[in-house]
Amino acid sequence: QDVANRLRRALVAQQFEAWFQPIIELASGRVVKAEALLRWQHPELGTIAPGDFIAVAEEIGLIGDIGNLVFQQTLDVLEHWPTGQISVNISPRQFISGDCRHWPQELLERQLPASCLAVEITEGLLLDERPLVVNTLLGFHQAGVEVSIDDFGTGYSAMSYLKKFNIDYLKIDRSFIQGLATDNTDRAIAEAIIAMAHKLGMRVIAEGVETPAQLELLREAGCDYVQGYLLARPLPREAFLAFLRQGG
Ligand code: G
Ligand code: G
Ligand code: MN
Ligand code: NA
Repeated sequence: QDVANRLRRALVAQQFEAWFQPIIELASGRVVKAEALLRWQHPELGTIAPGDFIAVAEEIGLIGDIGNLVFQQTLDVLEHWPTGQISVNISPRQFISGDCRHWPQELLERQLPASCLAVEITEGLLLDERPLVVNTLLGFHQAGVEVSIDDFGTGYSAMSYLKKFNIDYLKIDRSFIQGLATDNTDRAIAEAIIAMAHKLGMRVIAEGVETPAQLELLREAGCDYVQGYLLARPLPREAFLAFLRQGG
């Protein structure tokens, strides 16, 4: 049958899981954050990455439910790790549907500090001037939920939005990290993003760090946080909690 029906059945069968990828603070070497990443545990096909089904989930209106499930699983992990912070990806359509605007209230009800949560949005969303979008973003910020720009540098980059919204983190897209040690342009872009972010009072997370050479260059450039296979892969809940207990 078609993908849409399979997704609906997978939701009922509880086959969607949030995995967690550690994010390391360069100054301390400690795991202080993580990113929640959706996975579909298919009984026959194994683990399916979100790139293959998010677009369909959005089209059939299932992204709100799936996103809320990722959020609930994130809350469960935060109850074991209230000193950490987990960032959750929100796709533009999910954001515009308004399904996530109650998240700050839910943190409060679970007695978790709002700063336990960060939301990852893309640059394009910040060009959307509809009241629901603007008010949801302001609501996150006023509650103390932090906001990250994901895939920074690959979107519309109309940087005027940086004046309008309080953005806490820029995540340098992994396409720039890949060539960091071999391509002067990638290196210049990464260094420029870090310098600009710091001047504007934002912090920087480098994504997709895979080699020690990339890590060293990011340290030299003054990057704040790193995430990537060199440090840790996305881990299922139990493996992530075990990783934390071992001191990251
Ligand atoms: O884990 P992977 O590299 O396959 O993720 C691919 C894309 O899916 C990334 O761009 C990521 O932002 C997105 N993604 C991962 N988890 C979620 C989620 O819970 N919700 C939404 N909307 N997107 C997600
Ligand atoms: O678009 P977004 O940044 O949310 O996507 C994050 C995705 O990148 C996740 O699906 C994760 O599995 C993947 N990822 C995380 N670390 C690395 C890495 O070091 N290398 C590569 N190629 N992908 C990574
Ligand atoms: Mn992301
Ligand atoms: Na990204």
